[in-house]
Amino acid sequence: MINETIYAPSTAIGGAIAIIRVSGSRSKTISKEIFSKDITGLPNRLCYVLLKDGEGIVDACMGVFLPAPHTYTGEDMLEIHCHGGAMTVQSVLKCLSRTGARPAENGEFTKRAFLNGKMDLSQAEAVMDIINAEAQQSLKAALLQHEGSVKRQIEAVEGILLNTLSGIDAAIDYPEEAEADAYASLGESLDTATDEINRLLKTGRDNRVLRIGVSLAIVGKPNVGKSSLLNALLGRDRAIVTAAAGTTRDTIEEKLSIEGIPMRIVDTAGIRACSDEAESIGIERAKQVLDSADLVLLVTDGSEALDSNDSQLMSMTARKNRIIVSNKADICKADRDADVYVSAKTGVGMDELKSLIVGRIAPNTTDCTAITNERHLRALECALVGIEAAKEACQLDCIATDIRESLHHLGSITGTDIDEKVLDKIFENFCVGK
Ligand SMILES: Nc1nc2c(ncn2[C@@H]2O[C@H](COP(=O)(O)OP(=O)(O)OP(=O)(O)O)[C@@H](O)[C@H]2O)c(=O)[nH]1
Ligand SMILES: [Mg+2]
Repeated sequence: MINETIYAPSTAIGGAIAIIRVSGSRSKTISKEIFSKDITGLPNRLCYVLLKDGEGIVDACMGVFLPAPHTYTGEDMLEIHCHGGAMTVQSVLKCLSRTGARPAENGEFTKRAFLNGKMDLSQAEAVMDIINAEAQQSLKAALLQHEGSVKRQIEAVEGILLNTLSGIDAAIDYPEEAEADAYASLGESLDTATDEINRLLKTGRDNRVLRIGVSLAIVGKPNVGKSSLLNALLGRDRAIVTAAAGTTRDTIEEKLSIEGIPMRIVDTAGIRACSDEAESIGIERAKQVLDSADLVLLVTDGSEALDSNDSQLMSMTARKNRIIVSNKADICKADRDADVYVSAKTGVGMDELKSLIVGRIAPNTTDCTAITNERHLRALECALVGIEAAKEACQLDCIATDIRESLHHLGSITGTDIDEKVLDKIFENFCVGK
């Protein structure tokens, strides 16, 4: 219920200071109840206060009363900046529960912000994308969406369809005067809307990397320096490196960002014929990782001649998006066919390798205004079906129905036309306190 007052910690436990937020009509009363002095007369000002319960002082903290409507949720809010220890936070939360407020559900602050018109649904969804962003470009896309980039693009298409719809409605009401005009402009408007939706869908496809990241597999025969390459790309000693062949058994997966693009990189066991059970299982896993990767880094040892193991791996990866990396450039000459010559040991060639990786997975400069949310892309596809149906239909009332269907899907993106259950599902994935 939106008229209930809610509270939740907004910071993770363990820091020096914890921020606990309260939102709802009782925030003012609660402030007066729990603080040693009335700070509601000094709105938007962080004040030093003692927080008390019936038995005494709970904490010495800072508090701020934020009056509606210029707050995150659009409601009266209270922020308590208390000491961050688990005991203190628990005591403050207990104190708040005694006032009759209730703990907030996941994402409830942002849900209220949406329901109170502080942001549209695409902006609300961007809040979690900002929190979850693992690479600079993903963060940039999330920030632009939060600032309204998706909203504006969807509203532009809605504008075209609403215009068309009003022409059709006029034609239905006054056929003699408006029917000819409505038919005349119909085809062009629907084509414009189709083009715009297709453009948005294309931005989603082209910038898939921003949405889900990409997977990189490091493969090669044993001892060529795969784990060393993983460590060099990560900039830390993640995987064990030894001079013995067959060091890496299991796959090692790590997240990293190259030129701001999110990636998952997997180091694998060296692929060769072997009889050791654990190593064989590792090799099987390496092959699976190779199969499912978006991009394969096939590593060879540049200090030795290629052998049948290398050739087998060359043909195994021939049809994959692949970069052939000749490693150990510090002790060899660049005299063989490879896309790039590197030394995982000295760092030579690593920048060139990174540029090649980005070039292979994100050939176009990433467009951060792209539609990056899967739900939005699905809704756009449904909106397109509606427009296609409108183009096929002959009667004005059928055309209007199809356009309304299309508008319904567009409205589900911005939240002007959204089912409550869908809304609950979206905010379920939020964290508590946001
Ligand atoms: N000189 C030189 N040696 C390297 C380089 N990269 C790796 N090595 C050495 O090559 C050996 C094998 O390196 P690893 O990174 O363990 O090779 P790997 O391909 O992961 O090996 P497996 O896990 O056994 O398949 C180690 O002795 C490394 O120090 C390099 O760029 N230059
Ligand atoms: Mg290894």
